[in-house]
Amino acid sequence: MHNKAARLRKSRSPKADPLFGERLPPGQVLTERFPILHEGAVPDYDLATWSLRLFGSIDNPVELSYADLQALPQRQLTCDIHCVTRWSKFDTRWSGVHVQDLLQALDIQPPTAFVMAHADHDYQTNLRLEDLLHPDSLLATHYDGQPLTAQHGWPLRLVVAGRYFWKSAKWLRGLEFVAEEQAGFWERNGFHLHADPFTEQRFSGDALDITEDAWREKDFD
Ligand SMILES: Nc1nc2c(c(=O)[nH]1)N[C@H]1C(S)=C(S)[C@@H](COP(=O)(O)O)O[C@H]1N2
Ligand SMILES: [Mo]
Repeated sequence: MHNKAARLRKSRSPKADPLFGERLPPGQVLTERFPILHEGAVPDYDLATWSLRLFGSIDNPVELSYADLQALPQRQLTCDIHCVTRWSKFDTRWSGVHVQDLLQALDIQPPTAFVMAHADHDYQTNLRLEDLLHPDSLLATHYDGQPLTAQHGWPLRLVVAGRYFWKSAKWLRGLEFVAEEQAGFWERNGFHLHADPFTEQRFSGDALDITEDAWREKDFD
């Protein structure tokens, strides 16, 4: 069992910073840097064989190549990101494919309200379809005008609007349309199913006194 949730619960919440008003969620600290956080090793791929699968409760499962994604409309997104370990970063710039465009191009109308995102290595996170379809969510291939770095999820990662950043799976390999909400990796390991930073949905259960600054000791770009 992971002890990350238990450690985070014990740390104290920083004071709200009035400088950032409503924009910085409670208990978060702003950073200019870009921390790198994940479980396991950074995967490497051959783009020629890499694929993204759409499956689950849809009539025809599909496997998309990287070229398939490049052929779709390329969208830009600027958004704030909030990690449950308490760092937030404003105005991150992404580009890539919007799930709505992808579903439309494939003529898929998902019959379910939930999606399980599948990523390497053996990482999953549960999402509501409406969050994935939010205008500020993206299947991102680029960050700040450059292809994603391997550590930040190359070749494809999710950016999910309005959720703690663990929902933004790096090294995304599949979207599974599911009728019932099931917990993903962190959601099975003490973290909240829905992960709204503004209401501090950090942990499963009810304790809200958290935080650590472990991310300060991690890698940054
Ligand atoms: N595949 C995968 N995606 C992942 C993770 C992971 O362990 N594996 N960690 C998540 C967590 S906890 C965070 S905070 C963000 C960090 O993204 P970054 O390293 O680009 O800052 O990735 C998320 N996506
Ligand atoms: Mo995280």
